[in-house]
Amino acid sequence: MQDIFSELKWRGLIHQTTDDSGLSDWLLEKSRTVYAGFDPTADSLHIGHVLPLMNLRRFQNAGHRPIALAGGATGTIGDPSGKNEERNLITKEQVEYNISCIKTQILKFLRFDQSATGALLVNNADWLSQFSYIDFLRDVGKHFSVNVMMAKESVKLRLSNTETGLSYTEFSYMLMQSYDFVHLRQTYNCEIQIGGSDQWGNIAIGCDFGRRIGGFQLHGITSPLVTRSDGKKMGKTESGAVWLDPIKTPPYQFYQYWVNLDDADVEKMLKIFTDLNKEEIENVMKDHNIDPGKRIAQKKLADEFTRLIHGESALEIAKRATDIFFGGEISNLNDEQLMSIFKDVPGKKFERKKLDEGLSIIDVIYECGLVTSKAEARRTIQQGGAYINNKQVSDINLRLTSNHLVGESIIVIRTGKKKYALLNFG
Ligand code: 383
Repeated sequence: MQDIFSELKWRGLIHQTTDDSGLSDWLLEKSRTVYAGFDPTADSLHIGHVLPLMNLRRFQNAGHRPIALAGGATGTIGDPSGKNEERNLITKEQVEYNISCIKTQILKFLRFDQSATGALLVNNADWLSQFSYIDFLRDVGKHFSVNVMMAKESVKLRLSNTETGLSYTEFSYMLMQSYDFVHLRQTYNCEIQIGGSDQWGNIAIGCDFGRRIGGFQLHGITSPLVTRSDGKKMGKTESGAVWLDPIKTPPYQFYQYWVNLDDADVEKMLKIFTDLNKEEIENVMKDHNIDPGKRIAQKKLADEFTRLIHGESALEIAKRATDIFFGGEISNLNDEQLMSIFKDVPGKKFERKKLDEGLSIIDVIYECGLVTSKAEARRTIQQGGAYINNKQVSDINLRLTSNHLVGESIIVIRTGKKKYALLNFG
C-alpha cells in the first residue's frame, strides 16, 4: 500500500476532503475502492476530465481499486454544478453514442484486469433506469432535505440568477449521483468518491445519504480546478477545448498546446498530468531553469501526456509536425497530415493544370496574402525571407511546378519565421 494521500497532496491535488485528519491513515489501512463519474455530454472527454482520471490511476498504482462511472442516466439530466445556465437536454441516442466514444478514452488511464485492484467501468443507466418515479421519490427523495439542497453552492448560484433559474430536473441531479455512491458501496464496497471541486456538493450530500440509508461511512476528495497563470481556462484554445479525441484535436495540436504552456504553469501541470515522481519533476525543472528558452519542461510534459493519450507513434508524428512548423524539413508526409499540421494556416485552392505552365512565385506569395504587394514579394525573396516547403528560395523568376508538391497535392509557402500558407492543387 502506498501513501496515496501524501501523493495527491504534494501534487497539489487536494482541495476538500470529508476527513482532513483521518483519511490518510484510513487509505493506508487496506486497499479501498474509489470512483469518479463522467457524464457523456459530448462525444469526447477533454482536459478537464483528465484530472480525476489521473487520480484514479494514482489510486490504482497505490494499491486501490478504481471505478470509472459513465453517466448514462445522469448524462440525460445534466449536472447544474458549476454551470450558470440550464443545459439543453441531449437525446438518449446521443448519450449512448457519447458513452461509446468516451469509453475507449477512459480505458487508456487504467489497468483493467482480473486482479483485486483491476479497474471497473460501469454505467449508472444500468441501475438508475430501473427505478419507477414513485419508488425513487419514496426510497431516495425522502432522505433528502430541500433545505440542505438549497444551501448547496450549485443551487445557490442558479437561484440567484433569476434569468435562467434552475429546473426541477437539474435540481434533482444530486439525488441520482448520491444514489450511485450508495449503489457502488453496496455492490463493490466502494467507499470513496473523487472529482473536481465543482463536485463537492454532490459528493458531500452523497456521503450524508449513505449514512442515513445504510449507516455507511463514505468519503470524498475533490481536487482544485486547474487554472493557468494568465487567467485563461485550462485546456481551452482560441478554437475551443483541447479534446482527447484525435479527430477533434489532432495529436500534433495536443502536443503543441503543452509545448506552448507558460513557464509559470509548467511545473504545476507536470504534477497534475504526468506519472513523473517528485524527484523526476525536480530534475526536469532543474534542467529547465538553466535555459527556460529551450522549453525542456514543456517538452517533457507534452511528450509524456501525448504518449499516454495517443501512443508512441502519434507522438513521433506530433514531434515531427512541431519541428516542421518551426522550419524543419517537410517530406514524406501525406495531404492529411499536412492539412492537420497546418490546420490554422490560410489556404488557397489552385487548379492542378496551373502547375503545368508553372506558377510565378511572386504571384503566389502575393495571392496568398503573405505580403501586401508584388513589390514586397520580390523584396522578401531577394532578402532571403521566402521559403517553399521550408527550403529557402532566392530566384525571383522561379515557377512552381508539380516537382514542388509535397504530399499528393500540397505546396507549403512561408515568409519570415512563421507566416505560412498552404497551396492546394487537389
Ligand atoms: C455522474 C454520476 C456520478 C458521479 C459523477 C457524475 C458526473 C458529475 C459531473 N462531472 C463532470 C462531467 O462529467 O458532472 N456529476 O463533465 C466533471 N467530471 C470530472 C471532474 C470535473 C467535473 O467528469 O470536475 C472535471 O472532470 O469531476 O466537472 O455518480
